[in-house]
Amino acid sequence: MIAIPVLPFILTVDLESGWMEPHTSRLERRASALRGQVADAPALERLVADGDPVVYEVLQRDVPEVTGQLICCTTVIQAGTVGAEYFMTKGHYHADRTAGEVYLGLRGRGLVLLQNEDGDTEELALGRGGLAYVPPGWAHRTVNTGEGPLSFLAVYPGQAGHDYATIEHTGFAHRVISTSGGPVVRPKEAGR
Ligand code: PAN
Ligand code: ZN
Repeated sequence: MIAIPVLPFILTVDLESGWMEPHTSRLERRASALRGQVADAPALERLVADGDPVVYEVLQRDVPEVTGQLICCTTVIQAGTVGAEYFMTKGHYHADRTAGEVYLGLRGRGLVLLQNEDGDTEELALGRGGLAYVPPGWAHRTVNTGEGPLSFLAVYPGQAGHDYATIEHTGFAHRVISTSGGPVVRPKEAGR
């Protein structure tokens, strides 16, 4: 494949809202996109029936999806819960397991859940000014544990691709639950 040359460009990222201009794509994921991923499926179906709200959106400046390019995008996750489980992204491995990623927290508070195919798991607290490093080969999901939107900037290799199916099949090992004492990370089996 011959890569289309990309000229240098500047993007403006609103450090509060996470809004990026000029973006070339905008992806919205609604509650229904989390089917099969949450502990409380009936609570999710109630939310879907009640208007299927947007849980998060991704604004991206597209570049050719090839080695050497860097994809820049921002994600904004709304505050909320499905049952007791905080709003979160679907999560994925990169199809190219050699591709890592960095997230820079802009606004709000959250956790990045990570796990690899050896069964290792990690969680990273993400807040304004925090840079979360996602090594190659680690699935990653972001959870908004705050009371307002969580926004962050992501930069990752052009050829990375997204493999949602593998982690959808195994599920993340942990869930992040809202309790009276604040957010708690629980093993998936105990979260039901
Ligand atoms: C991020 C994510 C974004 C949405 O840009 O794609 O936060 O999460 P899902 O892709 O899991 O729905 C990223 O990690 N890109 O590689
Ligand atoms: Zn990623």
